Amino acid sequence: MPLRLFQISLRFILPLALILGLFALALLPLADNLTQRWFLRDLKAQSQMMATALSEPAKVALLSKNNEAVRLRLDSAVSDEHVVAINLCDARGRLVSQSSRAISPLNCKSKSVEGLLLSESILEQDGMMLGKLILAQDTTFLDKRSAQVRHYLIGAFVLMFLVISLLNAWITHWSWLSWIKSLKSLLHRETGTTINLAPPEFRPLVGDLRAMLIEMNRERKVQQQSPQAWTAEKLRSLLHDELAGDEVLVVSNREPYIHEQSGDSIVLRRPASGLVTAVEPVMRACSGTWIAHGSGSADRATVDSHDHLQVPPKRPEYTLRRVWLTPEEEAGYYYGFSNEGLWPLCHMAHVRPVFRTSDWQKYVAVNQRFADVVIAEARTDDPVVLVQDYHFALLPRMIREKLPKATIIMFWHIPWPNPESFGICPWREELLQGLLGNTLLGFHTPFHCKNFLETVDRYLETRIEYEASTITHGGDLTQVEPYPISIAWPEPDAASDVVHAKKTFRHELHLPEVHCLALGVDRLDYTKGIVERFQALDRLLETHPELVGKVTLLQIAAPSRSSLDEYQNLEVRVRKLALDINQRYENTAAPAIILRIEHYDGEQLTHCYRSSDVCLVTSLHDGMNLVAKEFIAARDDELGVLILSQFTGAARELHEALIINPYHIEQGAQALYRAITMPELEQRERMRSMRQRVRDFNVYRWAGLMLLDAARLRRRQRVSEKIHSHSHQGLR
Ligand code: ADQ
Repeated sequence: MPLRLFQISLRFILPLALILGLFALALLPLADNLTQRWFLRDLKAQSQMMATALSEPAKVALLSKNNEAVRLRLDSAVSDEHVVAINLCDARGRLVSQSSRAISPLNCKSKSVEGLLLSESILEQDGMMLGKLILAQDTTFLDKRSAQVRHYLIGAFVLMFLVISLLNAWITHWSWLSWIKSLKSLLHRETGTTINLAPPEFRPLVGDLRAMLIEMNRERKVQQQSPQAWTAEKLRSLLHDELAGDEVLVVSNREPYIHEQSGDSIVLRRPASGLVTAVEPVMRACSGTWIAHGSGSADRATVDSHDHLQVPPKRPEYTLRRVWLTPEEEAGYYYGFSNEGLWPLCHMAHVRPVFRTSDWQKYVAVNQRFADVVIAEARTDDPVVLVQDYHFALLPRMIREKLPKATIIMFWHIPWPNPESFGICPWREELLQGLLGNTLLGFHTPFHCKNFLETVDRYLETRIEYEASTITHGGDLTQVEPYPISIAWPEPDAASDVVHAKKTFRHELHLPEVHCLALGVDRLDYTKGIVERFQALDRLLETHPELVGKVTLLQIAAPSRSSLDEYQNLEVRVRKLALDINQRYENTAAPAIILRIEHYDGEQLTHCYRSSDVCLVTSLHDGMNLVAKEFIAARDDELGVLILSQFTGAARELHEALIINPYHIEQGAQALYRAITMPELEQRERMRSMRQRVRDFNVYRWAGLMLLDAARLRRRQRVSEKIHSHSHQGLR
């Protein structure tokens, strides 16, 4: 039974267990009391009967003083299982006769003896009292009986619980299966070309139902595949088991290590890139070759004669192969087509994409250059090639043409728009054909996958299996799947103390020791909603003047694509807005905004994350957003509040963040106020849950699931190649 069903059943079973448990708790003392009363009543009735039977011989004995005869009668009565002793007393309360199993504390005056039920029966003749019979019955068996009744009752409840649970699980499972079956048959009818029998009222729902089925399939697959935590070690052993001896090549535009000339010396720089953050740990785990554009001013000076460099420089784990581009190529392929065309096309941030034929030509040429490098670097005819991002949409098809047996996996790090939006690209068919050279194409979310399938459906002649999420085009099969990207979970830093970090950081920023610090960390990009973030702070200070001088937003923005007009304009706008707000809320204690347009290294960023009270991620559209996850990972004190835009992929995972619509400035201001005033208990609860999620769904899982799927497709391809070659030999 699928895990999900088990969870659904659990939601029923746990309350049922609780109700039955409570019911049993209430019922047990009642049942106990009732059975005791029943048994006592029986004992009393029994003693009554016995007294009646013994009364005649007892009277005779009292009148005749013949004790021997009556003693025999008393002994025979005591042979009954519960009557343990009988005393016959005269009217003066003297013992006349006694059963031979006498009980020492029992005499004619006894009113109660522990463990015995005493019943007196007065013996009379003609209205005159002759004496009395005292019957003693054993009551210790009553406790045993009640224990037995209790056990039977508990057993009955457990049995009832099991039967109801099993019945419920079976009914849930059965209804689930028949529901899925009827949904599938409905969708098949809908996609059938000759007949279309789906009832008309269902047709508008078909797309949603199909997406839901695909999502459910995926969830089940993920739950089956990754029950334990993913680590670098696990990824390495997976690569070893599943892709044994296979060569892994990564292609991306941005390189993980940049060498820059600084005066007479060369400095090493790590780029501010979510892609690099995510792919680097994977490369370290699998020791392959990373092919990327050598963009640093000292990059040429640091490679060998094959343009190779072993990285990380301090402890090499894999090879970096640099590819050189001319300034014209970089302007057309990178700044032009990729960042003025595809970037705004895929992000709905209301910046118009610009498409120029000259840029497109450079894009094609550079993609071809990288394809040639991949082919030259490949030592086998079937390497595993991991292509990163929108700079290389044409690369998969180009590699496929030369290395048809290669397993090509591409991850698209930014959103995929709907078919209408994508349709405005003059080279949409070429881009889609290029992407369908992939064996596996990954996006952050199921929604982006759905958009991609629908775009292909709209613009190319292909066969699409929506439920399996595959596209067949010109004999090639491309699997399209969501793989939410993440970060590597950091090692705990025992030496670092958050309280101390907070103090020193405020000191470094010339802020009061007790001061609320909100943080923004982004590339300086118009999709990140930096302007909207500042406006939300502005609104907060306007509506809560008591916070002026008590709250500061530290915005760290890494310069990015700064040769493009759009980015230059953004920088001017961001600087001006920060200045305006600071002037408006001028305060001697602290400024409203501290703006740092600079690149920070990893350690500095962690220091910022740990020292802040609030982290603001207000992207207008973002594939995932790793800053949100980095902030959470840094907070081992389990404090701090994350404000997260609903338009990020991360919002689909981090439900305990304060989710906002960044376009709604009041909502942003309210979220900020809520974050600033949130009690520590609530912060901890939210943070703990998000930390668990990010720790489990880390970057190794992202890569691992993608590589597992690739290995499965690779096996399938090898089997079909064998069958193909056997059938050819058979024909000959
Ligand atoms: P980006 O748009 O670059 O990534 P994001 O995911 O937030 O966005 O990653 C940014 C990375 O750069 C983070 O690792 C962050 O630490 C770093 N960074 C940001 N500002 C910095 C600064 N001032 N100095 C140094 N480092 C800085 C693209 C997509 C995202 C997707 C990632 C990964 O746009 O949606 O999450 O790829 O797939």
